[in-house]
Amino acid sequence: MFATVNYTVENQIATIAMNVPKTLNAIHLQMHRDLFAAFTAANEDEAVRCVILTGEGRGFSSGADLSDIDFADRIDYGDYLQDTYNKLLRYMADMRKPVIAAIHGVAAGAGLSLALACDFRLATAEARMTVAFIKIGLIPDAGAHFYLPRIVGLAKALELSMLGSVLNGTEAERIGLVNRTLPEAVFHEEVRAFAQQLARMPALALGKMKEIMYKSLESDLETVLRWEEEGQRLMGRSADHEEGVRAFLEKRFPDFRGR
Ligand code: T3D
Repeated sequence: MFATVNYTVENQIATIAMNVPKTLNAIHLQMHRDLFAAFTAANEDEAVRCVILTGEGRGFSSGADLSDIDFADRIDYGDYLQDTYNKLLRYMADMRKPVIAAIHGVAAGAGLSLALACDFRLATAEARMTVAFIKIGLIPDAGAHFYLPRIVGLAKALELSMLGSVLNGTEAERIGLVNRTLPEAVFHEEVRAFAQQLARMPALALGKMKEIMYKSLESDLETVLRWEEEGQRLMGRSADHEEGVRAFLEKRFPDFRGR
């Protein structure tokens, strides 16, 4: 469907797999276009309840495609970010569906930034994660300054960014950079099982929760309490709330419809 991204939908789960294995899924202009189109497709498809972002081959993503850089004809990186990563990052932040980064192999530079912008990170113990930018004289981008300190705390965010050190999945789990590590042999099956669990949850509530949780990072208690009042007012009228309560009282599994 896309030149550099495989996009599939199965059992309410959309999988977006970066697909340039030769460079460990280095991100170039075409991949930016394809990623944006794939995320749009997943977001606009009402049947999709959960999204997995991953990479084909032996890596998640090695970050920006360094072979694309032409120092004889330098582009303005600020403008480039605006047109590419930042467009996608804003779109992902506005999505009301849970997004899982499935990280096997390497996630470096902007590849790791994309994973940080997902709601969950699942990795193999052998995965390698590095902020990497400092190794080529750049600052982190694609939202890493926002997400990294919020996920691992300021001290670790500065350490990982300034040293450009490489963490494996186990170390990343220890500092909260990934939610959990999964055995390599069953990685993709376990990621799908996790996604399936999310896909069965009340989608309206997940979307509202995501919206408030992210907005709360830049707000105050009074404002968040008001968002919760408004949000719960909506959830209280939803069919999923009714189904959840009925299922509890009838001692059966709920069948949530996302309404
Ligand atoms: O454009 C802008 O606005 C600037 C923004 C920049 C954002 C960024 O993401 S900066 C950070 C960019 N990424 C990196 O600096 C990482 C570079 N890659 C590496 O350090 C290593 O390749 C890895 C640690 C990721 C993996 O190492 P390893 O030993 O497993 O694999 P390898 O042999 O190094 O890589 C395999 C192939 O992929 C190799 O090609 P070859 O020799 O087989 O033909 C390698 O050149 C290629 N490759 C890996 N990373 C990139 C890449 N090609 C282009 N761009 C890459 N980022």
